[in-house]
Amino acid sequence: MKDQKDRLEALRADIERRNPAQPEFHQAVREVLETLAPVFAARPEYADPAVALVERLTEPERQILFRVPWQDDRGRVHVNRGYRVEFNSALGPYKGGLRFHPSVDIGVVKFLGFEQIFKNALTGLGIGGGKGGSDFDPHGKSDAEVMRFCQSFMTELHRHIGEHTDVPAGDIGVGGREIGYLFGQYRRITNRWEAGVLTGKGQGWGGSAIRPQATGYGSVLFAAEMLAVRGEALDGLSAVVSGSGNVALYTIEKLQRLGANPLTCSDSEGYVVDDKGIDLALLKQIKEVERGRVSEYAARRGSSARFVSGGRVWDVPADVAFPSATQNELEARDARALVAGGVKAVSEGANMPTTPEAVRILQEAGVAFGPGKAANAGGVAVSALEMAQNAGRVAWSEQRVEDELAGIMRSIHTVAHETAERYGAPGDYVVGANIAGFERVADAMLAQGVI
Ligand code: NDP
Ligand code: 2IT
Repeated sequence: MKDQKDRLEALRADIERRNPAQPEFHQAVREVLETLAPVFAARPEYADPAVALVERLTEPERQILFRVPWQDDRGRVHVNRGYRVEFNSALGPYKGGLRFHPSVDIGVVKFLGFEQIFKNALTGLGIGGGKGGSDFDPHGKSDAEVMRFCQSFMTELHRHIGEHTDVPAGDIGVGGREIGYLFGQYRRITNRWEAGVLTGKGQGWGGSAIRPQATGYGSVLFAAEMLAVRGEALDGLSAVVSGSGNVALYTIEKLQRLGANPLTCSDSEGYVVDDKGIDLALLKQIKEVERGRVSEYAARRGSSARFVSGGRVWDVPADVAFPSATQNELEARDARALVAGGVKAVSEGANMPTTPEAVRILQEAGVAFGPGKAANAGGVAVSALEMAQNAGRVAWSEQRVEDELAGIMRSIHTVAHETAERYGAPGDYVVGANIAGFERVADAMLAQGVI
C-alpha cells in the first residue's frame, strides 16, 4: 500500500510538471489518484509501471484547439478559442458537453473531460469521455450573434465529430438554442441527417424526452438513494440549490415533486432565498424565457424572497444541499456553514463544485456526500439513451426514459456504495465512484492493448 502511494504521488507530480498552469485538471487528477491506492494493491495489473495504465489514462487521446472568428450585430469581428478534448474512447465514442463561458481554457476542458471518463463508465453504457467548449460568453448576446458564433464553431468542429466518433452535448452556456444552431450547421456542411452526432436536441427533431430534466432529476434521485440507506426520505426536507441554469431548475422541480422544499437559487451575481420555497414557474419564466437574472426573481416574487448580492446559498440552513452551478463553488467555510445548519446530504449536480477540503469536512461530519461523477451522471446517461433512440430511428415515451433514468441512478448508487464497502471505505461515495469507474475503463484499456 505504501509503495502504491509513493508511485501515485510520483505520478501526480509528473502530471503536474507536464501540464503546467492547469489547476482544475491537477485537482481532478489528484482527487482520483488519491482514492486508487486500495485498488492498485488488490489488482497489481493496474499498477504495473511497465504497462503505464495511469499514464495513458491521464493523457488525452487527442486535443483539438481552434480559432473561432465571428461577427457581432454591428459587423465587428471577434475571435474566440474553440476546444475539444477527446480524452478516452475505450468504452465508446467520446461523449461529453460543450461549455461556453469566459473562464474556459484547456485546463478546464481537460478537468471536465477527465471526470467525464469515469462518470460515463459508471452509467454502464457504451460511451467514452470527452469535453469541449469556448471562452465565448453568451450573456448579453443576441440570438443572431449566438447563431453566428455556433456556426463558426461548428465549421471547424464538424471534421472531428460524428455519431461513431465523438458526440458533444450541452454544458454551461450551451442549451437547446445552441445545440439547434450547432446541429443545423453540421447538417449543412456534411449534407447528412446524422441525428446521433449531438445530444440535447429538440424533441421534435431527434431529441430525447427528459434530456433537459435528466441531470437535475438524476441528482435528486441520487440524494434520495443516499438518504434511503440511512432510513430517510426527501419528503418534508428543506433544500438549498445553487445555480439557476439547466441543472438547478430541474433539481428544484424534482425536489418539489418529491415533497421537499427548495429555498434558494443563485447566479454569478448573488443568490435568492425564498422563505415560502422557490416559485418554479416564475423562475423558469425569468431564466428560460427572458434569459434574465435571479435578482429579478426577488423583485417580482414579493415579500417572501430576497436577493443577497455576492453571497452564497450555503449560508442558508437546510437539510440537503445541491451545488449545481460550477467548479469550486462550495469551499471549506461553506461546508462548515452547511454542517452547522444541520445538513444531512450533499449531491453534486455540477462538476467538481466542492473543494477537496470541503469534501473532507462534510464527510468527517457524517454528511452523505454524492460526488458529481455519480450524482450528475443522469444527464449524460439520457444523452446515451438519445443516441440509442437516434440509432434505431425511434422516440421513446417520457415514462420509458424517466424509468430508465431512475434505474440507472439506482444502479450507479448501488455500484458506488458496494465498491466503497469492498475497498474498506463504507459510505464513502467518492472512493466508490472513482474505483468503480476506474475499474471499468481500466479493464477495457488492458483488453485493447497499448494504444
Ligand atoms: P447553465 O449554463 O444552464 O447554468 C449555469 C448556472 O451556473 C448559471 O446560473 C450561472 O450563472 C452559474 N454559473 C456559471 N458559472 C459560474 C461562475 N463562474 N460563478 C458563479 N456562478 C456561475 O449550465 P448547467 O446548468 O448546464 O451546468 C451547471 C453545472 O452542471 C456545471 O458544472 C456543468 O458542468 C454541470 N453539469 C451539467 C450537465 C448538463 O446536462 N447540462 C450534466 C452534468 C453536469 P450566470 O448566468 O451568472 O453565469
Ligand atoms: O457534464 C456532463 O455530464 C454534461 N455536461 C453532459 C454531457 C452529455 O454528453 O450529455
